[in-house]
Amino acid sequence: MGQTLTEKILDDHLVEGDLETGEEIGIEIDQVLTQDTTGTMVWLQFEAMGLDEVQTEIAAQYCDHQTYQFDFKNTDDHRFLRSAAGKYGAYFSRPGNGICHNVHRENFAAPGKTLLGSDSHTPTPGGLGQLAIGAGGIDVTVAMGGAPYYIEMPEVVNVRLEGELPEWATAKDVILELLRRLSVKGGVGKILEYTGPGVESLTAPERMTITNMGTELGATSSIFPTDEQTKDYLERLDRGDEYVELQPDDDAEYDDEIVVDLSELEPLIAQPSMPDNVVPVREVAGQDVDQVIVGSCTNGGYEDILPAAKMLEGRQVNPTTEMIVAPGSKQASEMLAREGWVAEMMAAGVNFSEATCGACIGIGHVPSSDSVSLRTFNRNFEGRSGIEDDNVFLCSPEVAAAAAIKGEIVDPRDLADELGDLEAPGIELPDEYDGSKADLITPDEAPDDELVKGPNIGDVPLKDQLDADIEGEALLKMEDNITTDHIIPATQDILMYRSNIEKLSEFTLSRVDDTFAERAKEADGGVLVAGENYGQGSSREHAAMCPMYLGIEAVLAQSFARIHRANLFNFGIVPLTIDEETYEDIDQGDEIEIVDDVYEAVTSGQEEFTIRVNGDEEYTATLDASERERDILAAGGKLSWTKEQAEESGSGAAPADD
Ligand code: MIC
Ligand code: SF4
Repeated sequence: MGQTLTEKILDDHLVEGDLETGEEIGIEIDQVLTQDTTGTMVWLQFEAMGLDEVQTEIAAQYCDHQTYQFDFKNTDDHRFLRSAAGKYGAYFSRPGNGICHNVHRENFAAPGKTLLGSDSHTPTPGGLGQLAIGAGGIDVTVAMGGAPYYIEMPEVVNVRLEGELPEWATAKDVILELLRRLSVKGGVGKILEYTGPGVESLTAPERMTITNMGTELGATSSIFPTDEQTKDYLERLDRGDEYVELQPDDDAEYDDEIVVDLSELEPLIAQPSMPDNVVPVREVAGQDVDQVIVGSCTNGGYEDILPAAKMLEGRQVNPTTEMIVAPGSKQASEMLAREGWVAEMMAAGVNFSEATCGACIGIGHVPSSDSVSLRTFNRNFEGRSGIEDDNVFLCSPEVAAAAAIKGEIVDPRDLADELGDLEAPGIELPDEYDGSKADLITPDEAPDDELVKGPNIGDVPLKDQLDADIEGEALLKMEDNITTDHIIPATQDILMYRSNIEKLSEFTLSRVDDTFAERAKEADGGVLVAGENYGQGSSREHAAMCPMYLGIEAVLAQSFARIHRANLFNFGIVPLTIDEETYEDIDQGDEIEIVDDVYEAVTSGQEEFTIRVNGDEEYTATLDASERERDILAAGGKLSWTKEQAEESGSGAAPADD
């Protein structure tokens, strides 16, 4: 039987297991990436494991999320990260050089390689035929130390693209269409592999908009085959020698197939406050728009900003609307500046930002009260923009620029009819990506060889071995699709404590209930209850680390998002699946007791657990976990487990702190 492209790359990197859907496999990781807000824990854990050098072909540390450095704590984090990259042998991308996914795709992403990153949008270079996966920080730490990455073999879904995009429809509309059809949990446990005649019409950057936002479907990864478009893009990056032709076999068998006819797509928009709340732009046209932002790792490339710049050439941003362009990389800014486009946009009334995540997580450009913001980003979870009652829409740069010109949501086709001289900008790649590399410090040039830690940089929290008894109050009952932004928000006031878990934990679940952290501390333990897709969104392991720190021992949910589920194991919290009836029957404040000896049950492979509610009703909850995951849980988390392993084998990671 022929292989899918996903299977071919996995096969090439397989160190354990068989490529059977649902089976745990171990794969070798060629490249890792980490960024400023997850990276501090990555390196603190690297240090705590006693590792002394990066083992992957490439490890890159980016500083991208909080580059405005409002507080010395942010700057100290960046200083620490530079020192860690220097000491352990990683590339270091300075604050302002750009968003990790953009800078990685420009410099390192390569077809056929595996990439693991402590950011949920790591799958971006899937558009270049790289198999890239987002993970919690400690998984990245361990992979960086040379160990395999373990994952349940996902289903491989064939997304067959037919036809070609019509004028004004873009790559963003392809992924918005998939979100409209499949929802934010439609991709869980799946890798989306794009095939079909429509693929060749999409340039590599367009493909990367699609693979980037596959994360919003909950997918493990998304990948395109490689072809002339891939080669062409790599050549323009002066990395043509890294091109490898990669295609699935003609008789490859997929677990499922979805067909998207590109020629039928039209400009789409995700309404507040979920990326799958998608409708045609025309359905919501006419709403006043207060703010427009073009940028982010989804649509912040040179190729994304140029269409908006062309639409604005010789025009002005509507006086009632503010428009911000936040490029994904400094290379994009530099090139657009050299070509005169930055000046053109400024003259049109655009405010040009440094290359940063910034506004995507509520750091800068927070919308005003009761206002509408149109963004080319990938997430519009409630409150993420920095204000609780936000109205954030997600769209393509073309739809964003049209709104900036008109001052209201408008389908760009209708605006073109109205203005008479507005042409569809299409997509254009530069002849060469020739930005300076001054902000990317290679391991050889590293100015540091010792760690530099500011006073806000704390220790990695450790948990004891798993208890035999788990009982406590259901401290919080939550609905479906709770995001990690709900669990640990990423806004500036909170983000600066990413390397100080004691302080950060005070904000745990504050977006759902601001009394939670206090109550959890007082209760000294307890459990969380949630609906479907608990923990969707970001990879931040802090969303497991902080509940652990507050004494949460188990989460009972109808289903879990992939990365967060792994993070719960990694921090010794038992993720139990419950059915809808059990979910309905448990109320916040109920006393929950796991009747079984939990340690014994976890280590012996038991799948069904008995839950007693208020000392009376009994229900069944399920632990669906591999042997390795059970061992990690029993040890109290991945750091303790890795140390145990090292002690047992008498090699590798020796504990640095005992
Ligand atoms: C996000 O888009 O939510 C983030 C901020 O990039 C996160 C990482 C983090 O929380 O540091 C992600 O996507 O993993
Ligand atoms: Fe940054 Fe936003 Fe992309 Fe996350 S989604 S990496 S915050 S730009």
